[in-house]
Amino acid sequence: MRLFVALSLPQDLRNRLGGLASGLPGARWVDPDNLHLTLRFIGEVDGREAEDVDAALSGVQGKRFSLTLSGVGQFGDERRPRALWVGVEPNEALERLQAKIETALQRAGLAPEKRKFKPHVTLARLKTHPGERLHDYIVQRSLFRAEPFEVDAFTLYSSYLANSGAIYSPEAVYPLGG
Ligand code: 3AM
Repeated sequence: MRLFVALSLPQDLRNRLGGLASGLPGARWVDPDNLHLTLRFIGEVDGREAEDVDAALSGVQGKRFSLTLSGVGQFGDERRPRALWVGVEPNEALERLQAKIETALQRAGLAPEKRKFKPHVTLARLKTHPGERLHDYIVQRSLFRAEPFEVDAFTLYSSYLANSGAIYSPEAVYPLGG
């Protein structure tokens, strides 16, 4: 199975983000049900490795915290933009949690993640360059700021690629303390 660790987002926040999903021809918008904030991509594992991952994540102790999504940006360069995302206001608690998860997964035998953690919620994938409208889209939404929400758990998701697109299923939820 293909796994990743992420924060799930409250329904009202996902609805709000769903409101950003228009005005850009050629964008493949993420289904609001699938919107999440990835903490660590794990990839393909067998049943035994999945158990080790679950045990490692169960041992992560963290405190709940508040998080605010704000700003809109792109991954990829000017010539080849790949994805559109909503950003996160600087958040030390989020960075700490992500670092704990990374450490726990490495102890469980996973290879270290080489890419720097850039917290974001992917809104759309761009298969073709949307042209000048991409710049306008980002500028017009640059002041986007959602209501803060309480992060009281993190989730291990499996990802299954169906004909209709990716299906993400929560496999385990790990609560954070008070
Ligand atoms: O959270 P987002 O949607 O930005 O792009 C994949 C998705 O990111 C990313 O993991 C998240 C859950 O699927 N992903 C997919 N393959 C990856 C890889 N090989 C990857 N991240 C890092 N390395």
